[in-house]
Amino acid sequence: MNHSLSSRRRLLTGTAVVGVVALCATGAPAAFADAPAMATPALLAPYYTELDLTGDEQVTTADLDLASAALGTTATDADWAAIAGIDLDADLVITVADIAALSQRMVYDDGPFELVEASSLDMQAAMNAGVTTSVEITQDYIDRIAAYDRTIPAGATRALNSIITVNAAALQVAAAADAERAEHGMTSMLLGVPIALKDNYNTADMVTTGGCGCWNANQTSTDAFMVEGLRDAGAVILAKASLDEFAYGFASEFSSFQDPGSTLLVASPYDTTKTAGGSSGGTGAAIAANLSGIGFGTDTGGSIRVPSSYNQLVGIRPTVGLASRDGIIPLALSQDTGGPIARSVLDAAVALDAVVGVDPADTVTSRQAGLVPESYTSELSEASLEGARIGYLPSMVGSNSATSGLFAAARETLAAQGATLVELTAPTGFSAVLNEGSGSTNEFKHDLDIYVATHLSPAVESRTLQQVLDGGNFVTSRRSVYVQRNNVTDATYQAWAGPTGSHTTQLAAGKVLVTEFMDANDLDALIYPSTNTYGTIGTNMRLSPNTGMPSVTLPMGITGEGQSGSSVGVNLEWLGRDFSEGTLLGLAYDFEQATHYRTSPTMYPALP
Ligand SMILES: [Ca+2]
Ligand SMILES: [Ca+2]
Ligand SMILES: [Ca+2]
Repeated sequence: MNHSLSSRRRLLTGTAVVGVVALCATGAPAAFADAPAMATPALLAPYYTELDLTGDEQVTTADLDLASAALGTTATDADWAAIAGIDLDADLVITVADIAALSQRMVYDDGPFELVEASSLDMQAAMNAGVTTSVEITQDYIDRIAAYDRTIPAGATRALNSIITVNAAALQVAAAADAERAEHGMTSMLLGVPIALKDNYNTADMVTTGGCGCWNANQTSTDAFMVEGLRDAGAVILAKASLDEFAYGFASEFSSFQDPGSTLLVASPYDTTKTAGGSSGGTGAAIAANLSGIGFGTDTGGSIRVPSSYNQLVGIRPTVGLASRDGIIPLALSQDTGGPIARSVLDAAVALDAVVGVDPADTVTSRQAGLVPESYTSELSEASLEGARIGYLPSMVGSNSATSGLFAAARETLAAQGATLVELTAPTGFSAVLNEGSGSTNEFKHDLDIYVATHLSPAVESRTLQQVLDGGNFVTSRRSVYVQRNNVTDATYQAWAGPTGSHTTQLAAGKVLVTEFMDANDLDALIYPSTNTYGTIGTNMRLSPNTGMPSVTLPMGITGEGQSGSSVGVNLEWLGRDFSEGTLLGLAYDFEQATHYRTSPTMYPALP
């Protein structure tokens, strides 16, 4: 029906640069002199774009030049209308104070750059100012992985084990990103930003093991669709992150590159005696411990949101249909999604921008046509909560006092930010929605066969679940699970996930029921705690996968102490209507900016 977003973006970047060079070439000082502004808007967050004077939807030195030329202009002058937008102090004259305020909106920061807890915006600002480069940032992350991932640093009792493979080509890609910036400026908010992908996303330059030693040799010939989008945006694919083998559960136990029968577990960087959660636990631990810029996970029944909650991160489980699953090792295609795991809402929004798009190889993505904003960052406003209506069900809060206390405080914060909180009782049929099982049992073998046929490297010997079992190189405690899944017949699969299967029918009914519930109560979002401290809450994780509707999770506060002075916490989750990721991110951003609950783990400080 149409080109993927990524190919559309390639086109725009390729054609529109010339005009912008002319626009920005006039007297641009210092670091921007040979780095004209980008052609396509890289960042549409209103704070950074609303004062644009030159029409490129960003504030650069070109805008400062125009503002400087207008110094002394007053409201009675003929050209006032063109410049009135930057009269931020509303004294009807353009003064140095206005230019100083305008300069704050530039993605440019020549102060010291700190890698630990840096956002993509921090990185872009520092790279634009020439303070650092993508090569330096990438090397720093490689050094941190070497120093921290398979070692036990002071205060810790276990290794994180969050990374399976580091990309040998990462520095080369970073150098190319630096060259792109020197020639064309900041062409994307991901330009030169290092990304860690859960090791079930295909990458043409690293093997994709799915966490299983049985697939150590799976060097695919292509990238997953979502990975193509990241590369098109200029991101540096830094590493493949650990996961629970074949994305099975929340422990993040894997056998990749281990002796047959041996496994590793991913630890939480806040308390290494605890799990980082799963199944995207490696991504969660790596991003929380600042071993990469932004991460990606997959979520079938909680696998993005659980590690996000255990590691004080922002996670997006997109609408099923927003991001293609082609080239991702499946668990259950009725409910599989891929999405970002990040240290901030902004990073999550920036990352999501790069991976959405219609993909003929995953037909469910055709649902998104016309429903995707130009950039999710355009929704990031500190006024998003004003006038919002947010529902919650006391039955989803659980009985943990620390969690329920934070949830009560969150409701107060939301109300103080101008939202209306609506306490609701569950509609008829809601428990059937929450209690519908995961598709993983009945769909795994069927969907894995599709991946094997389309993507698995010919070098891999174990090409069926039976061959995986026979080979003995997997998390052996999973044997009974794999045997059960291998015994699922096609008739069982069809009765479950076929066009009129029970699971297909229930998921569709769940979407209708929860959407109508939100409509009837005029809700912008439904909120609930994602998890307790290192533990799940009832069936909360099932609401998003059992409706196909999107959810965003972000830190809700601190529940206690971890190791070595670290704090542990839990997350607040937001569920919305199909393709309302922008709304959810806007609401979450306002909450984040009002609270700043994320803390950094203490055992992984800046390297000397
Ligand atoms: Ca501009
Ligand atoms: Ca003024
Ligand atoms: Ca606000």
